[in-house]
Amino acid sequence: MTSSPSAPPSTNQHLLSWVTEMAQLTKPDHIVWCDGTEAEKQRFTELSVKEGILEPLNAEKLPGCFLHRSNPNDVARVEHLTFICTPTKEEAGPTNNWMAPKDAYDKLGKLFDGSMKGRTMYVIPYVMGPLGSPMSKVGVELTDSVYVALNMRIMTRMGKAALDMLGASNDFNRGLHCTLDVNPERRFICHFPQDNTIWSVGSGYGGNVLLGKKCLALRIGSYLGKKEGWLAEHMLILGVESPEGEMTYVAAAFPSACGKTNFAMMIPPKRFKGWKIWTVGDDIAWMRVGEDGRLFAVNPEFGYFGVAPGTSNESNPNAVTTVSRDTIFTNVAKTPDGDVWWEGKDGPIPPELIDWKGQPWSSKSTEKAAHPNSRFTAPAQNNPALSKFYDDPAGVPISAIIFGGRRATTVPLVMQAFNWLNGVFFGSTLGSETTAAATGKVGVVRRDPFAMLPFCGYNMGEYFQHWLSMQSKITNPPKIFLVNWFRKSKDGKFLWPGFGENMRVLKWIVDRARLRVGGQETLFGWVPRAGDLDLSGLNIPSEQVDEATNIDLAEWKNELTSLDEFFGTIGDTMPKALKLNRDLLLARIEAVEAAG
Ligand code: OXD
Ligand code: MN
Repeated sequence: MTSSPSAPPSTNQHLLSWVTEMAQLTKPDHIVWCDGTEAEKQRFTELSVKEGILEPLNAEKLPGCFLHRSNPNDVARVEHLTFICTPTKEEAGPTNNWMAPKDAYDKLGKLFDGSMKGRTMYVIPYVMGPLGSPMSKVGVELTDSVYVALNMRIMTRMGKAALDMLGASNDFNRGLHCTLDVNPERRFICHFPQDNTIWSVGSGYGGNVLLGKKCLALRIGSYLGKKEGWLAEHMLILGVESPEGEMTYVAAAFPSACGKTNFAMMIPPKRFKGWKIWTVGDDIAWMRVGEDGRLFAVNPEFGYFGVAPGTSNESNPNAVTTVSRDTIFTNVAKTPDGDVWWEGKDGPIPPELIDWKGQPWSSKSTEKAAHPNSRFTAPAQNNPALSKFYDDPAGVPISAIIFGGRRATTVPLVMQAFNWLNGVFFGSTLGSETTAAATGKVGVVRRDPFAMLPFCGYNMGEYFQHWLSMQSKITNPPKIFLVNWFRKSKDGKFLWPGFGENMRVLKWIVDRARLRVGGQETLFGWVPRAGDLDLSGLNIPSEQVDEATNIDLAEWKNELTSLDEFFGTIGDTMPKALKLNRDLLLARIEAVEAAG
């Protein structure tokens, strides 16, 4: 092993001895400490192009943009290979895969042993959250992948700034990643919450290897949040500005691939002249209670790792602008003139393309040209709607929390919880209904509580309890809402147009949070009364909106039965308060039924 020509740019003994220990294990030929400079980016990019890891794109159409094609067996997060390695299985809980820490260190240690021979180890110090914020955390990722280094540079505050923030402290997340031979048999993503450590092998896919994102900001983050009294959530953060300049911040949790990025970058429809949405974050929120008892949120990330297919000027014009420069595209298709393409992109389908696997593709082909989970990694600063407070160390005060699932039935377009307990109940019930095509059974709900099922780093029942316990700390709490853009009519058509039109729902939410609009009380929460939602200029019959906001007691009875089963799977840690809330709702329905 040889070290880089210059000495490590840190004198932090904890860091230095850990890097040495990991280098002794993985035995790289070279160690490169990343400084986060432009010159370094240039060097890494040139190297990546030389080694065929990145392909340059049309520099006029897409300045500073590159294409990466992953191994076709490595295109998504691998939930079945993702482990929470706590001393006991109970700590990981029934919704996580578990491995004993010693077994995991032994098993992965064997895979890491000598894994970087002939390769370079990149040392990537990074900060999740605004520099200097008490809410932020430092991590260091060691990786043999220059693609990871370039992506981390976009997704985090990386390099010297992170070392400066760390100083001589031992409080940093220790991340180790090696791509190995990208063999699914030798692929594991292991989290050691008690050690603040992540070991990832055998994958090059973002969610598995950009360790600041899902691994640190959510799985380890949620564990730290429980321990330290804050919340690490799978939530976008946005600011709603009224024509008068009034600003209201909202955090919203939706399961993966339910349009968080679109919602966070939304452009209000014409009817909402003067209204503006500002993006603080599109995927993750870290929230702490401020001195005034409000909840303050920061986005720990510095860029967007978004799903490309479906991104267009219709669905998300701000994302189209965001990815027009300095972006790394992964597994999208390429046009003959070096532009990118994916299903659902603007304009006609090009007759000929190079598909995501690098093969010629024609419009007659039955295969997708871009992988359905193809991605863009783009800097936050590219977003025309970026909030000027996205980097504020204090975070932004949250007035409303929104939970949303993908439900064809039952869940109304929008409903406000009566109180914190009801709101936590909403969060615990989130889920998506499967379609006949996917499972053979219509209406089967896959629960994804708080959109955190794949990302909660400890026992889900304790996570629910942590949310309940936060109530006593948040003396000035945000209002909590449940939304569902995906409700369908009996004949299977979406009842609500979604996208920018969601502004109409968001406006009601803002007005409710500011106590200035009415609502109709139902058994489960408040819904908008006829006339509360601004529907002007929206070309859909009002009965359709009534159907979208309707509460159907028979559907809710089924829902509560399904919830009973789900809560049962959580076991002993399931908070009684949530179970009782469910029982109470059932009793209320039965009382209504009995009354005839
Ligand atoms: C996800 C993502 O899978 O954000 O949720 O990539
Ligand atoms: Mn996500």
